[in-house]
Order: sequence, then C-alpha cells, then structure tokens
Amino acid sequence: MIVRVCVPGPCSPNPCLNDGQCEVVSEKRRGDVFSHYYCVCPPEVTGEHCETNINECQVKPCQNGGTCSDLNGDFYCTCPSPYVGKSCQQRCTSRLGLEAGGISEAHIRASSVRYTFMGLQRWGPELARLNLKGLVNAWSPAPHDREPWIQVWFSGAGRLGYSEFVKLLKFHQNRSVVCRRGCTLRLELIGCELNGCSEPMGLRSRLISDSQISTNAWTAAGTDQNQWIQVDLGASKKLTGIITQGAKDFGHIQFVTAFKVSYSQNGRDWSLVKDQRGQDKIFAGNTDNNVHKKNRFEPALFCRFIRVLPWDWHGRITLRLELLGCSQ
Ligand SMILES: [Ca+2]
Repeated sequence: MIVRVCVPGPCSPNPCLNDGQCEVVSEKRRGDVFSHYYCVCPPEVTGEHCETNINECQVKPCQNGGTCSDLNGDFYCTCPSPYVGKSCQQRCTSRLGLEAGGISEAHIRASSVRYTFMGLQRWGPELARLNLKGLVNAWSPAPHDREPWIQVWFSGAGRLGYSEFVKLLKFHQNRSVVCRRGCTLRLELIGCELNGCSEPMGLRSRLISDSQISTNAWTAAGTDQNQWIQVDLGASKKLTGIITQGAKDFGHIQFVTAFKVSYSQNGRDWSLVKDQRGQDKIFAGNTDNNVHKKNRFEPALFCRFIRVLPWDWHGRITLRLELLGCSQ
C-alpha cells in the first residue's frame, strides 16, 4: 500500500524559498541527479532553492538619468524632471491646454472675481489663459480678497492616483509688492497625461508633412456632407483623441460644428467610429473660429489612416486639426 499524502519527503516541508514550487524527482529519472527534488522558481528569484533575488536594475531599465531601485520581480525608476513614466521615457512638458482651450471654462475656478468699469467687465478665472486678447483678458481676484487662489481641474487624472486639481494660492502676503494696480494672472500648466498616449501626433508642429495631410488649415472646395480630410500617419498608431479648430478667412469666420471620423489600416477599407448604440458617432466640433475643441476616442483607434468627415459647419468647411495618440 502506497501512502501519498502527509508523509515527510523531499518536498515536505518545502525546501524552496520565496514561494518556489518543489517537484519530487522520481527514482527512474534520478540518474546522476543527487537531490530528490528541484525547485521551480517564480520569475523574480533564481538559484537552487529560489534564494537569489534577481536584480531587475541590472539591465539598466531607467532612461534619461533615472535612478533604478530593485524590487521584488520589478524595478522602480526615480526620474529627474521633466521625465516621467515607468522607465523615465516620457518627457512631460506638454502645455496642458489653458492657452489652447483644451481645459474648458467649467474646469477653472477661483476664490473671487474682480469687476471693473461699473461692474460690466468681469475678470473671471476662465480668462487666465496665456496670450488672451481683448479688453478683459486675464483673471483678477476681488480687491478685498486677502488670500486669492485659482484652481484647475484635470478631469480623469484622479483615476490614475495622481492629483486631479492644481491650486495656486497665496501669491504673496504683501500684495502691494507683487500686484500692481490689482492682481491679474494668466497662466499655462506644463505637464503631460500619465496614461502616456495623448501626445500630439505632429500635425500642428508639422512632424506630419503636408504630403501626408492636404494642408494645415483646410477649406473644402464644396459645402456638403461628402467632404473629408485624410491624414496618413505613416504607420499604424494608437489614437486617443482629436483637437479641432476653425479659422478666419478675410474676416469670414468658418468652423466645423460637428463631424464624423473614419479610420483605416490600408487606406481602402474604412470604418466609421460608432457611438455606444452602434450608430455613426457625431463628434461635437467648434463653436467659434479660435478655441481648440478636444474630443476623445473611447476606445482608442488603432489605424494608419484617419478621415474627418464634416457633418455640420458655420460658413465654409474650414478645419485645423491635431491628433492625439502614441506609437504603441
Ligand atoms: Ca528584484
């Protein structure tokens, strides 16, 4: 009678460390193996008894001057500014969208607002954007506000465990030093989205050449729903969003108020982006000729070619655009 359970043997108690699995070597297989067992080690350790920690820093995974810390089956990079990411691979210096309008008015709040010219001019927090033009062109707190602050909310950032708000406060105790004729402020925040796939694909900075896209500010020859503009990314990319902007032509304001998007791997077979009900998705476009309107692709698109199909417009069909994504 053979008893298999609860008998002390080469694997009981388990001689393998760090959760290594002990396997008994059968008599037949033993040959010149002198131990009665061997250890199957988890990936983070090695050695006869899984006793040796594998140094994940040995392959130097941290880029751009990052410092590597060896962890249990993993590594951690401490990155010097402005680099972020698992391997410090991402340069985190994008403008986060105050100036360009990617951060909407509803996402900017402040402790108070100054009114001038008999209360007609409102220096609201939504005006705290760089290079804003016009008579009232910045945020300014009320004169009685002793501790002014302005706050920007990045929707969605909290899901990643990073702070979702940035709040600038207490510019200076003695305001007469800092603020001349009232505190006013315009600002831009520099950073990046840590999911790492919403970098501008280069239409605005012309990394994508004009042969890949018809032109930077595009006006369709026709004014009907058969117009489209196509971008060839050169290779398959992951696209997570699109930014559109209208234009002004000899004083005529022109912008696309709604559009559809189709995408393709080969430039011949096209699929339209659908909404949750399976209908062709109609993206909300611009409401003026200047502000950047950002739309997300959820889920992301994986494609080489993308077409914007204007669905509704003001004036002529005129569009400037940038795609957001990455090469993964
Ligand atoms: Ca390790």
